[in-house]
Amino acid sequence: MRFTDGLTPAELGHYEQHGYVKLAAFADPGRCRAMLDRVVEITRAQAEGTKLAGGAGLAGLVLPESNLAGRPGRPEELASKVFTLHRDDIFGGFASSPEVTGVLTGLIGPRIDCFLSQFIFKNPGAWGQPWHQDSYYFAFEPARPVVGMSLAVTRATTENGCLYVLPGSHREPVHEHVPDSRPGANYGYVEIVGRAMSGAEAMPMETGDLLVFDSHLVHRSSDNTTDGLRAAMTYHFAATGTRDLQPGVVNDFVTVT
Ligand SMILES: O=C(O)CCC(=O)C(=O)O
Repeated sequence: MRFTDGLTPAELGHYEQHGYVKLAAFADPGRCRAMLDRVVEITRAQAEGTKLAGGAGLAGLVLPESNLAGRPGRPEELASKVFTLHRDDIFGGFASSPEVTGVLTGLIGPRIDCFLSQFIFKNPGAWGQPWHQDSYYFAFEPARPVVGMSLAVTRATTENGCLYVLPGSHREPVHEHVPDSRPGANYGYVEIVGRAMSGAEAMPMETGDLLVFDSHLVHRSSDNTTDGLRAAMTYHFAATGTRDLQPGVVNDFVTVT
């Protein structure tokens, strides 16, 4: 894993100007593999109703990939997202590692909570998530800063469903979002309407690369048209003491530093 001193001035400048920064080779591929193995274990245990040791793995809430409903497959091959993993040892250990908190301290301040985590299974045939801003989902006081991190657990390409971002859109307010109108779209997917998406940039990533992004950054992911898995682990962070005005089942504030 990389240094613990936080973002370099150039990386911070990129984040401030564009709303995101990609940090190459941030995490060891072995750590990514351990995350994938663990979330597969959690997903299977949930399907079987068995208990696991090693943290709060069973807090993981598995959302199915609606588009793949009815197909045969192992639990992880039919999953879309597994929420609320950051109390589990492997996932929480990454969120509270000095390398991660070093990056976040420069963006949020000295006291930081992780409030949301999701493992993304972009299985073959899975659809992308439409254009959205994460802050649409967060009714917080104060509303900002909120920082997202997406760790490439496998290689992400334009063919297997990588992220796309709209550089500079983090300076915009939260746009109107409407429910994703595709029949078979995943639960909770919404879409920004009434804003042109020209200037979008694809974010291909190698295993272990980390994308750090502002919660107002407009982004989406594409469909996985390959026969391999694209997997990512995402986290969201806010200053300790941030109030959730609409507490639900997935936000779980845990102090990481
Ligand atoms: O990684 C993906 O496919 C989409 C993730 C995303 O946009 C999100 O969770 O907000």
